[in-house]
Amino acid sequence: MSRRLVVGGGLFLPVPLLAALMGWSGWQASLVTWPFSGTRIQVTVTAHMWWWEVRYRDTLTGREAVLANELRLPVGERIYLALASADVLHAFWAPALAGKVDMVPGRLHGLTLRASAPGRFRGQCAEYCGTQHAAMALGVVAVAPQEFDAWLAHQAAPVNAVAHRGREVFLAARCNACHTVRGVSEGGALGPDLTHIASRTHIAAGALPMNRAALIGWIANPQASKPGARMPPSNLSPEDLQALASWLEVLQ
Ligand code: HEC
Ligand SMILES: [Cu+2]
Repeated sequence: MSRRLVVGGGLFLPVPLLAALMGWSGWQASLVTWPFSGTRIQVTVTAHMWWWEVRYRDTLTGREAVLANELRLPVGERIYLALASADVLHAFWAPALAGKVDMVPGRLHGLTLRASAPGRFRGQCAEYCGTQHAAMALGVVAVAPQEFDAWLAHQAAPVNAVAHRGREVFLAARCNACHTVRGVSEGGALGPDLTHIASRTHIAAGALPMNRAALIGWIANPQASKPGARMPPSNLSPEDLQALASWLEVLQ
């Protein structure tokens, strides 16, 4: 009797039960971390010291867009994120939506997200990555699907290359060595894509609000608001700074 209990309760019961649990948890884990995904919208989020590059691909329309420090999601839709790092170890963490996932140099980690209601959430780097680790925020915005599609179409479009003194300053000061403004100058990839910078609420990964005064202060001396930031100070005249900031402000 006691032998039957030991063999039954100790062997025949737990083995299939544990196997089933293992299979189930493996399947659940693969759903959120599967590296190739059938979702319509695929986003690559690349962590840099100390900002986020966010690259969208709509697999239906072929639209692509690059932005920074902001992640937009259509409510109710599963979105695949490929998480990467350009330098050191970082971690993606948007507590309202998902748990932490490491971002490892040379590797891609996958995460599938679904926002169930519209709203604004805060994301943050969750792995100490140097002096400005704390100033590495990612704004997450969940919006209605139609609004999302219009937003992505807009983000995918280059800017109208209208004549503007600030545009001349941008090129003359070689800001384009590090920054891309699609429609004006491409190839700069050491800093955030500035094509639609004025459509974002913050600059410098949440360190400053997006407005003219903040832009001027930042461009004159990024080190004052974010010591260690990988952008050098500029020695532009007040007029050039004004022109530059007023041009960036119209890049909606
Ligand atoms: C050596 C590369 C480099 C150069 C040159 C450079 N930047 Fe930057 N820039 C960066 C980096 C890196 C960041 C991100 C800093 C951070 O958030 O930690 C940045 C951030 C910015 C931002 C905030 C963008 C955002 O969405 O957060 C603006 C605006 C900006 N730079 C404008 C300029 C302008 C204008 C010039 C030319 C006067 C310039 N930069 C020159 C590297 C550079
Ligand atoms: Cu960090």
